[in-house]
Amino acid sequence: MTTGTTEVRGDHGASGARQLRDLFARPGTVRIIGAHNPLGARLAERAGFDGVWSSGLEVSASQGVPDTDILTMSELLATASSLVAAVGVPVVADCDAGYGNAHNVMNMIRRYEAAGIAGVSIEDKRFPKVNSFIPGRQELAPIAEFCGKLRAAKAAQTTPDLMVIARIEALIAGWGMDEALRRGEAYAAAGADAVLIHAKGSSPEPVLRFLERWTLPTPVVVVPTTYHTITATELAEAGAKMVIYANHGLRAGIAAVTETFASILRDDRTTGIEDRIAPLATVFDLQGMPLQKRHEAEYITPYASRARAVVVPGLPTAPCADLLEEQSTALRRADIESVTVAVRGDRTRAPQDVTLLPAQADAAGAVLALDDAYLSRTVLLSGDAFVEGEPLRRLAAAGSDIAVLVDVSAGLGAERRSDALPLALDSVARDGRRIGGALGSEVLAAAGAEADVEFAGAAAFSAAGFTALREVAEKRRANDAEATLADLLTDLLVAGHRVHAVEIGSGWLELRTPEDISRATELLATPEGGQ
Ligand code: SPV
Ligand code: MG
Repeated sequence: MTTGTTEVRGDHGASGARQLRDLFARPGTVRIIGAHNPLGARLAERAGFDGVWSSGLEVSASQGVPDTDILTMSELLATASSLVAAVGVPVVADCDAGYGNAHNVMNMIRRYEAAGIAGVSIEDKRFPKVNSFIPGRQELAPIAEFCGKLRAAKAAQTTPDLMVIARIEALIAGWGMDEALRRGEAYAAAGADAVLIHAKGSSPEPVLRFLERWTLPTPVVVVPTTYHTITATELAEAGAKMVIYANHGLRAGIAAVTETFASILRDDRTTGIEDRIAPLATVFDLQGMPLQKRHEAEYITPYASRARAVVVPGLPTAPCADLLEEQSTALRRADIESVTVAVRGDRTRAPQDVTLLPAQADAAGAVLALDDAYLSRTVLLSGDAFVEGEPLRRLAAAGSDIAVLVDVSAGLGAERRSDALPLALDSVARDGRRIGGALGSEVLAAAGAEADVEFAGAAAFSAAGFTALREVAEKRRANDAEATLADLLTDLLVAGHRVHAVEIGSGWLELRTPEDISRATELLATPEGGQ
């Protein structure tokens, strides 16, 4: 099965009506084909048809009702405009008998025009109409009445290009060729942009005779449904300008689906029909998936670039339920997509959107409790710190495998707590001596007593960084030693991993003592707190 181009256009550039006018102005025949949904319209466009016929018969059949004006204008308009939205070729809408009298026609024209329909066909039947191929009652409207509808249609249109096609049903109703010509001439005089001569016999003769006797410049449209042996080229040579293949997509679909369904039940499996049905790739293509993929790359933040956060135990593993909600809000503000908590505390008061892991004794235990889902960008937060949204956003956005939030506000050589993570910027020496680089070079090393910077309670890991973190956590576990996040980071530095420093001067609080916690709670309760 070929599907033509892979591009889904869905826009007209020039208006559909302008395109249709251009097609009529071009030498040769204009060939359009029926559809009842956007998928059918796309198949028509891809096959190379000049336009799409929004067929009343197809739309009614697709809704399981007869083509006898059962569906309302709104329903048919909704379908026609969905076709317009799906393709770049013009859509000509079958508007039956205009859904009522001239007032209905005027409303119809305004609505169809607004939907971007290129042309409308109105037939000279009495409302409600009966499909032309149904034997029996086929009632024609008086000529004057139908001319009134055509004049109303032309008066109602607000753009010059919309084509109003007057459909002559005299041959269908058995009123003869003279009546058909008389009607056609009256409709052209009333302002029709084209006339459609409909016929239902198996011979093209009546249509060819009509074309022979048609002398007006108004173009003629034909629908060779029953007289199908004649080619479009022959019809064009006889003077027809547009050929409508009104219902062949619908009928092809019915035949193929019927055969496929029967075959599945007969064979008790689908193997026999697999090579006769369209592959899923074709379905996706017709839906416009390739275009959506391109848009996704352009407009959608890749899911993988968004980080997850885990609150791991600090030392001491202070219950942090009071501040957890604030921390969770700060994390969300940093565009972190999920928050997991692996610390002790009053879990009944944990925010609803956080995932609770069994409380771990230390950070190493928490790291080892995390599954492979965390092998993407993961931010670990020490339970003994509160970090605001902005520093977290910068940390999560750091592209390196391991990034650590460091506070540089105290300056070089500042006194640090004895248990502070000994970090030096851009240093490879263990004694705190800096070799090369200056503050701002943003690479950390494990240092001695004279640390440059202070660990601000949070670190971010790529999949590779997280794998390295697991390794050091496993080593600590093997030695039965408890480890904080700071310990694990030191291990990573000592093991020679390159650690990126995200420098901040504020935006975090320690939560080590009851005093720290009450101070933080107080601060965050003020309106500017926790921003
Ligand atoms: C349609 O497709 O609905 C038409 C053409 O009006 S026909 O069914 O031939 O009347
Ligand atoms: Mg119809």
